[in-house]
Amino acid sequence: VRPTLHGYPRQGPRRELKKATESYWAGHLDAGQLLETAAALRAAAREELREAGITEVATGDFSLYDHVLDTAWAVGAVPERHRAAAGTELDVYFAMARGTAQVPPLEMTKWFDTNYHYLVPELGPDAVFAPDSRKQVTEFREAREAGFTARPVLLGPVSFLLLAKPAPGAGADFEPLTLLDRLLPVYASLLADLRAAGADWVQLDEPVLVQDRPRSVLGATARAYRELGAATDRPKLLVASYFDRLGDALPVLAQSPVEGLAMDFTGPAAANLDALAALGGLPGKRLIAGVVDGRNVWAADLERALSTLATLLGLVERLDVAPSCSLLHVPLDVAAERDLDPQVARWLSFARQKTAEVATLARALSEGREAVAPQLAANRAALTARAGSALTRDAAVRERCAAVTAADARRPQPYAERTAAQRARLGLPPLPTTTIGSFPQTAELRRARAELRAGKLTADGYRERIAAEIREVIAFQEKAGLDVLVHGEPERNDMVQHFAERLNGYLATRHGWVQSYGTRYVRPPILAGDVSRPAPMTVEWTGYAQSLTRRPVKGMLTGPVTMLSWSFVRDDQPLAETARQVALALRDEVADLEAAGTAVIQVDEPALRELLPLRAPARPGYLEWATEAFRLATSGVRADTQIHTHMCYAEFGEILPGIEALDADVISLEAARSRMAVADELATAGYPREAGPGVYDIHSPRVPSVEEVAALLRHALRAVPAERLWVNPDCGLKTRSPEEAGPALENLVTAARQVRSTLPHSG
Ligand code: THG
Ligand code: ZN
Repeated sequence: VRPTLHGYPRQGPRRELKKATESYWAGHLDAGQLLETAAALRAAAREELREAGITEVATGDFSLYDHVLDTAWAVGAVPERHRAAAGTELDVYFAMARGTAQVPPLEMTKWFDTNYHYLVPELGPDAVFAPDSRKQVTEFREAREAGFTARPVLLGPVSFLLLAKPAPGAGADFEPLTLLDRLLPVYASLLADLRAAGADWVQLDEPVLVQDRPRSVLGATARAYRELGAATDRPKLLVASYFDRLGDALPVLAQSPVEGLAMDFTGPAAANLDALAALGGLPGKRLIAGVVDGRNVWAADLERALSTLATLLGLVERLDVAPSCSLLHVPLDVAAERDLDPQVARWLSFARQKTAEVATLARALSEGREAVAPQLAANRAALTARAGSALTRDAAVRERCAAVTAADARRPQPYAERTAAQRARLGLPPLPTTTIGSFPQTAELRRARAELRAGKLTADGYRERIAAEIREVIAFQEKAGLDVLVHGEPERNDMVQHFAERLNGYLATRHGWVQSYGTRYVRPPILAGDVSRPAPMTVEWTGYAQSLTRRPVKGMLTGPVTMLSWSFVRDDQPLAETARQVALALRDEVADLEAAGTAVIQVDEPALRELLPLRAPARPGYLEWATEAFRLATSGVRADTQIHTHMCYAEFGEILPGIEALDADVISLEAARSRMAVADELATAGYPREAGPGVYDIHSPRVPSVEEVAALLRHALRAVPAERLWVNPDCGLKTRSPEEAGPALENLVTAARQVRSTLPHSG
């Protein structure tokens, strides 16, 4: 039994890869220097693994931007517009990732239910594939020359096609999976190159197999691996899946000629164990068992993992131990967190610690438990300490949660009554204008934050900068003529981090960076214990902003599901329970805002769709507790307090019933990029309340013209009646410059006024 990994964080201990890549883009590093930095980071990561006792490593998991993009490159799926856009290969690669001044990049979307985003390959019926194994072969050789058994890892052909989208002009109903027969010879060629370089095993990741997909996908999978298996000059094949159970795909893979599987046995994928036993195991095959959760930050229960492994030993020909998935999804090292209470730090496990965990498990199996007795004892002590800690359990929070009734999660008045009361209180014109919450985070603001951290600015000095920024934002909105104002959130960097810092039960990290996409990283807070709110979080700045204007200023909060989705969550109680605790803390904040005179309170849930379970049977239960948590946070208000919510990242179709179940008075949605498809969907679904499908695409630096915004508004008016339509950008303005956001908002207000004047009873 050997320990191995599916992938390791790419960025380096101080995000050296981010810095090098961004320097290359800025022209401060040349391509050679960037590639040298990348190779040095891979070498350093390998040395860490060697020290931890790992002798077999995945290769090819490293990426300058994204591994799905690398796969597209390896099979030659490079769109013509990108090929033509740049000179060097490296610049074509980055053109696919980021676009250029002339051409848009590939679209980006979430990698399953993680917080990683991949680039979506574009494929049309006339796609021509061509293999390019150079990156894979180079990284394989590098690891082998360093003395490792190297196992190249590639995204498998079925997942590659199913994660792709129709190329522009291909027709929205084109199915990339129909290209399978054309793609397989290219994979066969990549495999042959890796075999020729000396690879004994190659791993093909097929995570789509854990999703509910049409049966035809199982047929395609069987065909793909029959054909790849039939090649004579090939390495042994290992098909990997993670994030959930294989379900019906398990027998398909078991019967295929592939020599090994990697499977997840953590969380919802624990069901794989019984399924494997029921199938009679995988005779003659190798299994890499993912028994350490690769995407959460908690120390594994090593005893439990050992008992899973003991069962598996009898079911397969050869057993190895790994985290459930690539460690890309967790921060690098708990030991870097010097500010963390050491008692709490030992409950945690980041990439380096998870690597040690799989090494310990493998040793326990091959050399006997005695060989790792100290590690097992320390693990048991840490788990016991965590379970019994006052930090994880707060009696008052538990009592309050247990006392929640259905009525607490329901607005007492029906929508019709609420909307009438709100209309009377707010006195807004038809097609009211507003923004989503954040205003451009200027360089001065970022500098002020850095100076505060460095001790060069006092807390009072920092507060004065924030206050000045709010004055400016309010003055701008009044002048531009917006109807419902915001304070602009200058005091917040990452909104989840901002609230996590103000709630009990959350831990913050200093170096716990995790790749979100490309060179962008987040530092998700860790939900470690019962959640409560020691003091009001937003009332002061919202109140300050309101004191500067007679127009309503929105209170801005982040909803319970997003507070969970963008954090590492505790694994010792159901998510629903944690969501309810966060909801109650937010409910108190909503009450305090209302008491302070705030008439409009927005509770954003951009991540509502993100936690949607991968397997369909679990979805209704999820939507039930997720929407209840939102209502619990927002239902304690009077009829004339207007509750708004906001969502982005498209693909609302699947959760439209959930959106309705939030019972928010007003919802703003991302829509500008999909040309108001969202508005049409809302109309089709008979959405009964007020809505603001975004009419300004804030993801683009372009300033939309008055005419453009007006056209989108007229389109929206065909779907949403005028008395229920709001006018707003499609997301916060944090990432835009003031030079872009200012004119864009002025145009938005002008367009709203124009369209307003054409309404039957305007004014
Ligand atoms: N917060 C958290 N998770 C998220 C988002 C968030 N997940 C989904 C989505 N938003 C991801 N989007 C981004 C957008 C920008 C950046 C990261 C993720 C980004 N990061 C800075 C960087 O890498 O340079 C660092 C930001 C910082 O200093 O905190 O630009 O909003 N939790
Ligand atoms: Zn948004």
